[in-house]
Amino acid sequence: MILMEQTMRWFGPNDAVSLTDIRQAGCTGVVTALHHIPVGDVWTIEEIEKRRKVIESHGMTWTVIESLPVHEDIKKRSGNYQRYVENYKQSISNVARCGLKVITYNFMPILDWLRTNISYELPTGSKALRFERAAFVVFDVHLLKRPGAEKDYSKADLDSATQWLSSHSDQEKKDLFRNCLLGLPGSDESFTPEQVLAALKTYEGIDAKKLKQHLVEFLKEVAPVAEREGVKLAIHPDDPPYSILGLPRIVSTEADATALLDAVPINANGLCFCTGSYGARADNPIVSMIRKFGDRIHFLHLRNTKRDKDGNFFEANHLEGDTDMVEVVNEVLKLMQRRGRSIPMRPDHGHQMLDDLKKKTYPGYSAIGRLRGLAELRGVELALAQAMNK
Ligand code: DNO
Repeated sequence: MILMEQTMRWFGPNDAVSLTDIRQAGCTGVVTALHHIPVGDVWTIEEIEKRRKVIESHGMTWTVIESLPVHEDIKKRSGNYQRYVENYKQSISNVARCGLKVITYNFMPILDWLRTNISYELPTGSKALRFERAAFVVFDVHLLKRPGAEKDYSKADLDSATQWLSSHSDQEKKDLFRNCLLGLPGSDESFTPEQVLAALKTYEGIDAKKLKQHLVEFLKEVAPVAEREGVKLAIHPDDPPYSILGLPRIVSTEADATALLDAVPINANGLCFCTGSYGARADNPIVSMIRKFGDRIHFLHLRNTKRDKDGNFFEANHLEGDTDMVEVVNEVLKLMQRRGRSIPMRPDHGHQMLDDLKKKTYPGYSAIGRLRGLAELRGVELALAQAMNK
């Protein structure tokens, strides 16, 4: 029986969670990136090899790159984008030379994932990541003061924001502002409001149609290189899966993913199937999407969310929430047997709990919560695999 390859994300030598921790959690693979290389620069063979050796010296393999980030100029097809596309191709080839097989990336303008609360306390005292719609409207309209932001919201949204403002303390407002401006995963730097406002201006005139076109043009250039080199590209969906700050987001739905796979129909052009990001929308049928995208799924992020009617969601325990994780794992098991090969999986995020409540880790990436998620998912997988074998 072919099982998922168990991995965890590691943010590199500065991560409070060590490779030894990841090994002890039961992982055979590590997901990481060369976060110290500026976005757009070539990843040299030397740097990739250095990192690969560190991982292998801990008895694991570097299974997936997450992420090889796409420069903003490529998303906008402006400035130096041609050079950055060439650099991206070179990095793909270098990665292949070093024996790595999967590259995750995303095409979200300016910001990566975003939450309004990074320490949302659950009834048990553990902490989760949460997106609260009213708080986000407060951030956009009242704190960031994005010009014209009000026009993007309904009267009900604006009223909830006013109510949020009057019922939260100054400290809570500061925390909200800071959370929404957190920089890229794996970096300790945050954006300044001025930077975000200036970056937003550079997207004027780029709507969803145009951004989609840019993504397809990018894929037409890089996916054939990946195909030739035996590397899979796995695009991460938008998180949250809809437009924010007036920016287009184009990898949010089943139709979006179908369109981008169809536009460049080669296997190297594939998906990082994140059940948490797609699952934050009620209209994404997670299990049937796995069946449909099948061979084009190159990496799995297993995570669960709990939505409510007001557009808020929080990250639930891996086996709870709105997505039926047992069904997901069942579908993945069937897919892997059909394909005859394993798909790498990582428990995406985890609650901050137990000893980790006292530690400073990257939001969502403390060790114990992820260990819990991984252990539960592995248990489900083994039980289902045994039942299938009978
Ligand atoms: C969040 C992550 C994302 C992901 C990137 C991939 O925890 O899943 O930040 O790494 O979007 O490029």
